[in-house]
Amino acid sequence: MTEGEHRLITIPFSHYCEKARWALDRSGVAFREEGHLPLFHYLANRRAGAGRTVPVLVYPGGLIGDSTEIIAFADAARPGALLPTDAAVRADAVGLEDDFDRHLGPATRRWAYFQMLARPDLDTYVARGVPGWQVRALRLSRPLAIAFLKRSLRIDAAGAARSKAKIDDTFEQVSELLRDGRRFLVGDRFSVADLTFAALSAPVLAPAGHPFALPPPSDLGPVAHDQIEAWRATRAGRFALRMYAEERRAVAGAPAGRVAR
Ligand SMILES: N[C@@H](CCC(=O)N[C@@H](CS)C(=O)NCC(=O)O)C(=O)O
Repeated sequence: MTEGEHRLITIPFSHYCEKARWALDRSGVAFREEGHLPLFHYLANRRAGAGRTVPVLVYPGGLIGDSTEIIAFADAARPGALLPTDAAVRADAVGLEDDFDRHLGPATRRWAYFQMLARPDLDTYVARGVPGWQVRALRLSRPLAIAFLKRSLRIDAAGAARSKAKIDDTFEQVSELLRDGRRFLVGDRFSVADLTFAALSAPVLAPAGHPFALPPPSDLGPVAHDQIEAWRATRAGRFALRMYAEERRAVAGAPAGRVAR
């Protein structure tokens, strides 16, 4: 790593990784992304001295292994870009972030994995942005990765149904917040709350503008297709899609953005 370079270890399609990536992009922190397939990311994490999960940001002064802390790091580079400067607004924004991290994130991940795991034909979506040798190894590693994911994330029909209910619940709460016509979840500008809701909803909305395209609903079975369209049509769903259209794309090509992906 050259001096001053920041490296983001990811599973590219992971929504917590997208949360960190979007924050770094938004704050103009240049970084090189190092993507891995699930399981292979352990090797990279271990080499970097990090724990089990991604995203991990490795920077010249140390490393950060949590998306919420990466957001704080990114905001420090451009104060106010993500964390509102007003203390009360900031507390509301961080409170929503925490709630989405705990409830929405695990639910959208479980629901989307449940749709994808039985579909090796969709592997191209998970194989983007990772080394070729890992993709070639996927034929062999897939059963192991699936068994591991199913066990560790309890991915089964009952789990997917519980997750759907949780997603419905969060979407209803967010729709309720937006009912008064506000353009952002808290305050009068884009914040960590909007970013986290949009990024963690991405697995069940497949928004245009996501840097690693997720399977379009038309590629999934009719039940999943109809469910995604239903979530997209809610006030909360339309809001998340707008965040991608207006706030993600606007900064994706900004000169201060990432070095390479
Ligand atoms: N609290 C963490 C959660 C990140 C997380 O759950 N990452 C998943 C990928 S979506 C992961 O690395 N899972 C591997 C494992 O738990 O062993 C954060 O916000 O960064």
